[in-house]
Amino acid sequence: MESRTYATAATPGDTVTVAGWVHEIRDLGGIAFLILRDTTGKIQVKFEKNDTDDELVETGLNVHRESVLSVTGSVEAEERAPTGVEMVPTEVDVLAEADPELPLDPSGKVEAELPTRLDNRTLDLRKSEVQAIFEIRAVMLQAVRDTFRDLDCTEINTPKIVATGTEGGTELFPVTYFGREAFMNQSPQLFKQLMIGSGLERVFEVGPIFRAEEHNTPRHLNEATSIDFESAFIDDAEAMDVCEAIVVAAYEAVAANCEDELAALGLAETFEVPDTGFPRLSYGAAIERINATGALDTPLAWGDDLSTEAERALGDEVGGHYFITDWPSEIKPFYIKDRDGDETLSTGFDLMHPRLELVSGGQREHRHEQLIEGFEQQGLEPETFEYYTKMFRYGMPPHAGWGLGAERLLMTILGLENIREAVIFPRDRQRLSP
Ligand code: AMO
Repeated sequence: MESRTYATAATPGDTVTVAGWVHEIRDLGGIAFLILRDTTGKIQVKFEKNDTDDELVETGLNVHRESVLSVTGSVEAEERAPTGVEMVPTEVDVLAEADPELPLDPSGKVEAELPTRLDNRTLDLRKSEVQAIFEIRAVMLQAVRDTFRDLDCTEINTPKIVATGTEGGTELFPVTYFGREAFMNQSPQLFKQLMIGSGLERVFEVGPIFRAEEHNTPRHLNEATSIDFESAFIDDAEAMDVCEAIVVAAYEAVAANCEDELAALGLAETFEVPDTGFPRLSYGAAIERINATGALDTPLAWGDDLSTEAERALGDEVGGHYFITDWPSEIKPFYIKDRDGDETLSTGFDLMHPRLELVSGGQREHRHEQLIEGFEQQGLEPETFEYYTKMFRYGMPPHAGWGLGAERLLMTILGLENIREAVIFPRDRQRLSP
């Protein structure tokens, strides 16, 4: 609409047209108030029945809540109005009517369960606190992109229909590709590595990853958004530096740009940007600390992956973000390089938030012969990956990188209880639409 004014921009003295949803109608007899809501907030429209045209009163007050109206009128200062101004209408147009019965109440007075909210995301996202999550998500992703650009990285987009998995064969979604077997991509891992030997050298991608995880938990999705980074001529320690810079930049951008959104989520007073210099703990030290807490029935032994319980115990101890480094080679994927001089230790690392894992990464095996050996050790057929391994024969520099789950990052930034809150239309075991 050409001459539309946002609700919160309506200034006393102006004549404006505001368009939005009917949030509430309060009919007090001689006078009635209609609260109109748009993406910026709300404005009160006053109908003094004796002074207002009957047809206007009829149109404005006989609509159901959540119908879409456009209201033209003069704006006046009014201390008693929720935003300090109100409109006196001269024209009211009903642009779209809403049914009298709604599947959920966008005013939030009646709370809805998460499945109902996800089934009706359009209505759910009319609530300011839900809208705030996705405004913040956009700010977070913008900060991530800007920071990567400042760090000389090129944004790439890689295929999502692929011939091979990379993160373990059990979590693949098969698809039929013109009669051939194909899969939904679990990670851009091999593609981003292939760009290291190209002229780009330093790349990032923000894109979907697909994991056919059986478990239905508050922190797993079957389609997630991965923020991936890969750079030539850096090692695992330098990759961790970049990881920390990206995570802190996301928090800083939210703190700097999302005052209203944080307030809508009740976080204005408590929101904190984490200090840089996240501790870096070796896997060996981590399992010792976990065992020392006595939180686990069976103590961890070398080579065990960390259970949710173990992650929690260590998270409570450390209290903030931290890296776990030097994982046993046997539990890291084939593309992760071993520590020089000790084949049992890898250069793989994870970035942990006290509540969950945010990132996996490491230095990569860039030597062709060792790469092929790694495939064989993990029971994979190097021939299947020839399109990838071949490029390691034509000048592949040393490199490192990582993958960060965007929904997990948002979830931890905002303290959301369920990862499904951090994605508009989540994909999980039960949910394939909307
Ligand atoms: P990994 O499999 O650990 O590593 O994934 C990296 C990060 O992606 C997020 N993530 C998920 N988020 C929600 N639901 C899921 N099912 C899910 N799976 C993963 C997590 C996780 O830490 N190729 C490597 C990365 C690399 O080495 O560069 C990889 O994919 O936040």
